[in-house]
Amino acid sequence: MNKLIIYGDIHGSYDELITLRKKINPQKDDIEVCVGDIITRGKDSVKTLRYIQEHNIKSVLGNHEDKIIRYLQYEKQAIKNPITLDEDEQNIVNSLDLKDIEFLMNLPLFMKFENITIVHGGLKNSYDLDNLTKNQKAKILRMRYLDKNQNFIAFGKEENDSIFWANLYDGNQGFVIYGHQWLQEAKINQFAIGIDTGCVYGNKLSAVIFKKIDKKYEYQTITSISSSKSHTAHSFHN
Ligand SMILES: [Mn+2]
Repeated sequence: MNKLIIYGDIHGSYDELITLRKKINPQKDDIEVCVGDIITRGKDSVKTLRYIQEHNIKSVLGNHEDKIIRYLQYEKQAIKNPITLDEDEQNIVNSLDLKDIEFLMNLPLFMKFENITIVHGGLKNSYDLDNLTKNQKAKILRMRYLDKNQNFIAFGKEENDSIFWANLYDGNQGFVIYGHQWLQEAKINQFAIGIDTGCVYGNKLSAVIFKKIDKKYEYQTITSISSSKSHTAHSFHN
């Protein structure tokens, strides 16, 4: 069959991942990938991280994994750590074993499967994924809105004329599957699908499924599982 199954931000929502995976029923020759933000905010971050490793599920780097990695790298230096962790992040760091850390450190910024490109946040039409600057690498993890000149807008600084990156994306780096910005429903554009449906905020966990036909992945469906958490405020957390 050879399906490509891509999960939205899981954020430690272990129970929902298990239920969603049961519903999808991946086969041996299917590829499963997460859009990043496997950990933090939910109740079972490390359990989820271990499950993903044990079941050979791949992932790109999310901004939340990136923060933990940067914290750990600073810890090795003889300076005061400039990164402050919250209680949840500190608990995660305390529970990570060497294998977990190695897994996190090796998460790629993007993954490509034929015509499909997976990133955590987003990208601009001018980006070349094979030749990114340090600044662009940081932006790919966090991109949401752009201003009218297509400049990156930081979280919380959006204006009325801000444009969501995927609405401007022309497909030159492949059909992009991303997370980071959660929405009630998956966001489907001409050249991109946003698959973070805010499970950890009480909405649902979603996956997009592609089927391989003649060396190309063709869109099949989006499958979701309701969050086991009660419905909370519809704020736009990243
Ligand atoms: Mn997220």
